[in-house]
Amino acid sequence: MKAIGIGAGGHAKVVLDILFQQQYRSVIGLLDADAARWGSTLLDVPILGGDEALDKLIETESITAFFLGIGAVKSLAQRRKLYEFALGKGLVPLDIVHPSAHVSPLVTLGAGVTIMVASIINAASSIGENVLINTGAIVEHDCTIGNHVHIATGACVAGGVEIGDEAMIGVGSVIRQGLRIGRRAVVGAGAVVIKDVPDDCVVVGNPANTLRESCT
Ligand code: JB3
Repeated sequence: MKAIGIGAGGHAKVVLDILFQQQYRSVIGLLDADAARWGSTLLDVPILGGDEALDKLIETESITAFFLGIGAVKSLAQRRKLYEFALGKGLVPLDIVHPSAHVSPLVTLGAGVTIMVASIINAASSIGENVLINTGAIVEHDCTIGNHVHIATGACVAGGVEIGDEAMIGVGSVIRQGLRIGRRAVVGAGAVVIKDVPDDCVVVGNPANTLRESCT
């Protein structure tokens, strides 16, 4: 199955590293919005053009799969948009799961998940589509994680937490058990969340307090 990566920044390096370790040899190239990088390479993988090049590449290179090489630390709307863009072209998302990640066999994974090195997802949790669980993050038992969520490096989500679509859980943050984090909410780096976070709300600090009521 030939694949293309969308985005060629820092996140793409980590995803390519996983694919290389899994001996996946069918990444034809990467697409990036920065025209200055077209014709160059990232970890020896060619950057073939921008997203507008996809139609032609699907035709000429028989590409059938994709992965997102863009991480996004704040708004997840762009990851959703690019994911839906690639699906709309008839491509299938690759599941990227680092071999060192512990994913309980009792976990349900949505399509197009990216699960990075040394992360843990415990029993009876459900992970939505296009979710990014970054390096060393923990999702405890019985969590429900929506679509297009990013749980950043080292974040710790305790048991029974519900996280809405497109929420961003910041690096090193802690979410107490049983809470609900709303859709498109942003939990700041290092925050310690001890009460529910409404949709679209940005919280920071320890204990986490509202910084903004809308993240747009
Ligand atoms: O903290 C960690 C472990 N990872 C971070 C990750 C979650 O988010 C990482 O440190 C970065 O902060 C960020 O990684 P990302 O998204 O790879 O960011 P950056 O290194 O800035 O690269 C983004 C790339 O995407 C750039 O080369 C942009 O030109 C490109 N880009 C932006 N918009 C796009 C688009 N490429 C395509 N194909 N389409 C777009 O719409």
